[in-house]
Amino acid sequence: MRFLVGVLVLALLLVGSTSQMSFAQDSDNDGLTDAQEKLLGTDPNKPDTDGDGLLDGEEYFVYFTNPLKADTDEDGIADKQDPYPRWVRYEDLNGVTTTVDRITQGPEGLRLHQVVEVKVGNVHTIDWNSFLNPNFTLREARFTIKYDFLDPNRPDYTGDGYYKPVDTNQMEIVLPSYEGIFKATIPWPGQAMTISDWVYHLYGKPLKVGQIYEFNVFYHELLRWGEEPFARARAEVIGTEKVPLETKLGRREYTVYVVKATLKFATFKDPFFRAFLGPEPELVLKALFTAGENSQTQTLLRYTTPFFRITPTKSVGFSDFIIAH
Ligand SMILES: [Ca+2]
Ligand SMILES: [Ca+2]
Ligand SMILES: [Ca+2]
Ligand SMILES: [Ca+2]
Repeated sequence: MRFLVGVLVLALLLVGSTSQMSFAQDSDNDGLTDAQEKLLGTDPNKPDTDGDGLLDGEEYFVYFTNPLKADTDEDGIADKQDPYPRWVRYEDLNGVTTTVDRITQGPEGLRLHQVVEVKVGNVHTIDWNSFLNPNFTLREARFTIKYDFLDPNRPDYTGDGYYKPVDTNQMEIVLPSYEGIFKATIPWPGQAMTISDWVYHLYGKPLKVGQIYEFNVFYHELLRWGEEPFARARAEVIGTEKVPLETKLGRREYTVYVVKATLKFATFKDPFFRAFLGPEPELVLKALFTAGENSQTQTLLRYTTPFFRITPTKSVGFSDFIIAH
């Protein structure tokens, strides 16, 4: 009897170790185990399920692209050839989702295709196409802003806006807003970009500790309220960190570059803004990028930024944006 129990225990141990072995097995040698492939829906016997030239494991862990889709961001360029192959989707704490669905290289520079959705309260959609030159100067951006008011007493509203250079120093701006069209021609400094776009401009840049980038940030909402809309930004790669990332395959740790940007605004006139942000606000933004040698493998994982939501009643908030993949 004791012998039989011993044999049974041995048999159980053998079964256990055999199943553990098959659990860790990577039949097609693509960096994903057969069990992980089952979870993700990729083919455990095909190293490159979608045939785009990138291995299933590389796509999932390094490129953050879809191993089941040859052209993850649907811009007509397959993942392996695409310098900006992913969608970047981020959610703030107020239910606002922003998707940069495509980042492409246009003849004038980096081109962002952004969609902003607010899912809480009034639905406010901005479909924004920014056309930016390689030196970060915002040129000829065109966008549509749509307010779908859930409040039956307010009419829905859709308006087109744009940025159009008048000459090298001035920009004509048309902004659709709750109150109607806001139009102004303002002095335009070089190397200006919108407050939410600066992080994308670090894609493909040599990120190494100590590297500094300086540029101007334009925040259009401040213009509507009669404040100086430009801030001087200084972004510095201040170090590396290890951050955990929750994935379908569990928690995984990534080494990231930490980029800290300090924004120096002009003195605010409005008592509301002064109360919230101080008379001469200096705001700190932080972005985390996975360590990669080019824009395909440098992925923005997270950024913390002041998020101004200035409604007709005025409000200012700060949000931690979490990048969702
Ligand atoms: Ca595999
Ligand atoms: Ca596979
Ligand atoms: Ca692939
Ligand atoms: Ca693509």
